[in-house]
Amino acid sequence: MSTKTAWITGATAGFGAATVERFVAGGWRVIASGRRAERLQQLVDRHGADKVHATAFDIRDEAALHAAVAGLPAGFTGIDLLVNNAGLALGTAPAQQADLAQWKQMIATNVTALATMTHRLLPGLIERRGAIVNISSIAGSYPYRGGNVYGGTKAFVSQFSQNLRTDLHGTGVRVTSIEPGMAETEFTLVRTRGDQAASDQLYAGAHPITAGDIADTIWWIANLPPHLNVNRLEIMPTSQSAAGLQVHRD
Ligand code: NDP
Ligand code: 8X3
Repeated sequence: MSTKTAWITGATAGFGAATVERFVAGGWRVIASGRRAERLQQLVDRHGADKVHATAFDIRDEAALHAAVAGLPAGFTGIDLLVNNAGLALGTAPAQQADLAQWKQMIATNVTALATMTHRLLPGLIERRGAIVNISSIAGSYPYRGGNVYGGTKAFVSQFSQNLRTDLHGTGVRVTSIEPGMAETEFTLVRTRGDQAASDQLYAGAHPITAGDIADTIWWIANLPPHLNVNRLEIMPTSQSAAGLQVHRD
């Protein structure tokens, strides 16, 4: 069987970094992208340039994205799997106190860049009967205070995934939306602009999802027989469940 290739965005930390490890261990070639070049280089140093191709760019920069695709070396040009993982939440303030610049950054990263990446790689994915795994979130289904635009971007990711399924009907391309709940990565550090205590407090005693859990889930989905498509997969730590509605009284 020929070696398969996955492009994993957001490969410098969290889910993406763990997914690189899982796929390289499973014998795939991986294109690893993110902004932090030194972390990507560590992946190449660890696994070798024949296994990992590192490409550092800001995924919001459309010209850089196209240049990264154009610059893929021989052996990495036939992409079988796109893992649209790069993303972030910024801020926990209610909408009426939120920072508009943070909203725009979340939309540019979680929505516009994910759609651009998908649009760019779709022709090759169709040619190879490949697969797309989009990392959405439970925040796209369940509202919570301060989730405003972040949750909105993830609702886009989930619905875009299902609409892709419809448009790709008959092509053999598989599309999955993974919708994780609380997972311990750098997510909360980023969201709180580096507040380690807030991050530690959120995860303390909760036995959250780990990055390795999601990497194993992506690996399982990618290696299902070609006649099976997981449309959407919601996954939470056992310690987390939905809470109720709220009522304001005068
Ligand atoms: P991390 O912060 O650990 O990782 C986020 C990754 O996204 C990093 O590799 C980062 O790379 C990359 N990224 C962010 N912005 C950009 C950008 N502008 N250009 C390129 N890469 C970018 O968080 P997670 O691993 O938790 O997050 C991965 C995905 O999972 C996100 O889409 C997130 O919304 C989603 N998610 C997370 C959950 C959680 O509780 N942790 C639960 C549900 C979904 P770099 O900074 O080097 O650019
Ligand atoms: C991350 C999960 O619940 O912090 O998408 O929004 S949550």
